[in-house]
Amino acid sequence: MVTASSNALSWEQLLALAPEPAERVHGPTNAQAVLRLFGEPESAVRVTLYRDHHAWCPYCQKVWLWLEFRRIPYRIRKVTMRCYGPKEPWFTAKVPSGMLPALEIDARLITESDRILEALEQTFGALGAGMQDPAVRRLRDLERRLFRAWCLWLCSPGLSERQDALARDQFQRVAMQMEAALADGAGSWLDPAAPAGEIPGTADLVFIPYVERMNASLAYFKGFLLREHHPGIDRWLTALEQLETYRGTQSDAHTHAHDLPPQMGGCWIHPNPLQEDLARRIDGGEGIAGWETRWSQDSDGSNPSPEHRALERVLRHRHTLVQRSSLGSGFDQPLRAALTRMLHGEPVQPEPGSALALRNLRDRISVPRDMPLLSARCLRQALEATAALDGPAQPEPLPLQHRFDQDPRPFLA
Ligand SMILES: N[C@@H](CCC(=O)N[C@@H](CS)C(=O)NCC(=O)O)C(=O)O
Repeated sequence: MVTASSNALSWEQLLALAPEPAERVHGPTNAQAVLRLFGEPESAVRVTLYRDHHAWCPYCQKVWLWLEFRRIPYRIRKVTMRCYGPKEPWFTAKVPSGMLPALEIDARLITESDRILEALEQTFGALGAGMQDPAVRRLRDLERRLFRAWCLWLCSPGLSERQDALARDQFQRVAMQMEAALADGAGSWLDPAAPAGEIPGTADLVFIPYVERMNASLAYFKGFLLREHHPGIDRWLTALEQLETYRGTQSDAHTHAHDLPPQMGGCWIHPNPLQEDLARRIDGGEGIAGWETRWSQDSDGSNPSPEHRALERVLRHRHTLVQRSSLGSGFDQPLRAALTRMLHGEPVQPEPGSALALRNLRDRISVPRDMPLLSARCLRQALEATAALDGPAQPEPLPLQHRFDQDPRPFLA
């Protein structure tokens, strides 16, 4: 039964249900922090990381993961990547190429993610075997080979059926080498000297950003389930997903499927029934069923729930979200209707003509910039289910050459 539109919770009621924001400075890894201390005083900070507002840049994720797993106090300054909006002049004055990541240790500027990791190791000691360890060097080469095989398959336009199959075989051959390396690694990890306990080493961190992007993009564009075809990689990702530190940096299939094309100069679809089904699910907010993440908050039992974390994140920006919607203040009730549905599980009728605006927001939730993966899934599904009560209107497809629709500036005030 559809509840009358007046039954959407008020902002006051929603605010009363929202949890406290997560503790950003000393608490779990999160994309919103601008200072990370891990229990130390601010005077301990020697490092500044320059990384993207979207928390999406894969090379930044590698360095970000290193600082978080190694628990080195650091400051974060966020910069816009060109495909989302104009680059901040203060950053190009410092790094003329505008490339991210960049990092300062005691005010010494370093660019290039591998050089950054080497400098961090020299200053603070390695995480597992060092970057120059012969086994890690071999693994780093393997990562680049996997990256190139993925690019060839995903980013070559106009592949014939046969060429697509060849590119897939080539990719799978290298993916099997990664599985073999995992079988030789320390416990769950690739790094032969991963620190004792459940923490991955630098060699693992080098693989994480692009394997995460491969898993998402190959499902969306090719209908290929990386984790199903490569159980060794699935086990490795599953081990990572048990770690709060990794989850704090983890993006999702929707974000990757729509952020990769402008970054990679195009990602090409190989149409087949599974590809169409997966793309539809990902766009609708369902994700890749069990193949996107093995982690579910239900089994963890932790608080707040993904729905409540999504609520807290939306409330923070609710004025801007309503103001920037094509409906202006007319988006107030539909947004509350979707949030009410997300929390209570009951459909709430949005005001007529709101489907487009609700789906526009569904398409623009960025993970982990805005909220964690499971929260985004709940919110996208609630936005979609609420939009469906109004009608089938779909927004324009997301742009492929840029994502200026994701310009962070309106949300920075
Ligand atoms: N080789 C560099 C590559 C870094 C890189 O490609 N960064 C991209 C983002 S993923 C960038 O900053 N591009 C400029 C921009 O998008 O504004 C490294 O390892 O640090």
